[in-house]
Amino acid sequence: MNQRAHSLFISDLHLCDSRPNITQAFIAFLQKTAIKAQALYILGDLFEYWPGDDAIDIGLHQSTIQALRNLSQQGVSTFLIHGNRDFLLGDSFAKAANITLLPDPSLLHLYGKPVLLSHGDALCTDDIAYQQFRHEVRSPAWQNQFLSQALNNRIAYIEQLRIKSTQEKSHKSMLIMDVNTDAVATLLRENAYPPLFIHGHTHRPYQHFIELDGHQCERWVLGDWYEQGSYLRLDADGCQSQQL
Ligand code: LP5
Ligand code: MN
Repeated sequence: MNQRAHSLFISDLHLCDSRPNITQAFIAFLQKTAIKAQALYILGDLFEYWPGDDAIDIGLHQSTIQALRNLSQQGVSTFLIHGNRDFLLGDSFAKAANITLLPDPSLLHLYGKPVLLSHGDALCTDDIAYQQFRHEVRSPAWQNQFLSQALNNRIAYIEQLRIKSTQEKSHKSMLIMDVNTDAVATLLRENAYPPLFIHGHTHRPYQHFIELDGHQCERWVLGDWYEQGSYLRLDADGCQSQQL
């Protein structure tokens, strides 16, 4: 691969202790691949879940933080948009890992083009139960109340919630759990029709070509890292999907 100026995009790694090979693959990706980029953008769900920044001392979190810190020390800027699993990643984590948190969505200008970035869960508007849940847990009042509980209790609650979410998902259709086309169109209009839109969450990697109000947009969906890692590479010629 040529080494012209480029940025990389990943999401949905779901790092956790039960899949140490994925953590190893991520750290190797940072050391061998991301190191050659100008910037790395993590578009949510870096962790299987994040119970609050007081979980920073846990072993997996420490090794991830150290690897991200090493990357930034080598001159690669790293940015992170929250996912539905790790929206409680806060300023303490960002400072420790030397990364910059970006709002969801974020409109950037990269290699001469507007590029829109998001995790993607907010676009799954047909999933009414999830959107209600999302609205509640993203409120500052709910988060303050949740974070005031002991770390052990928060982790236990999240484990229960994972069971509930898995049960509920088994009754939802694939269509309901995908992004809603109208929600995508509204977002693209609100952001002045960016030619590139990159997001994750659905774990359905694909390059969608959209024509909207006479504008062309590529919607790139990132893949997850459950079995094998994948990433997008963007340079002045456009986007390319890459497998590890
Ligand atoms: O993550 P994924 O892709 O498997 O599923 C999501 C939606 N589910 C979630 C829940 C998370 O997976 C749970 C872990 C997040 C930890 C966050 C840490 C912060 C603390 C939060 C603690 C409350 O996001 C799933 C979507 C799917 O994406 C596709 O888009 O369908 O949504 C759900 O399944 C949510 C349910 O439909 C509604 C849940 C109602 C829960 C009510 C409270 C139950 C409390 C049980 C505990 C005692
Ligand atoms: Mn997600």
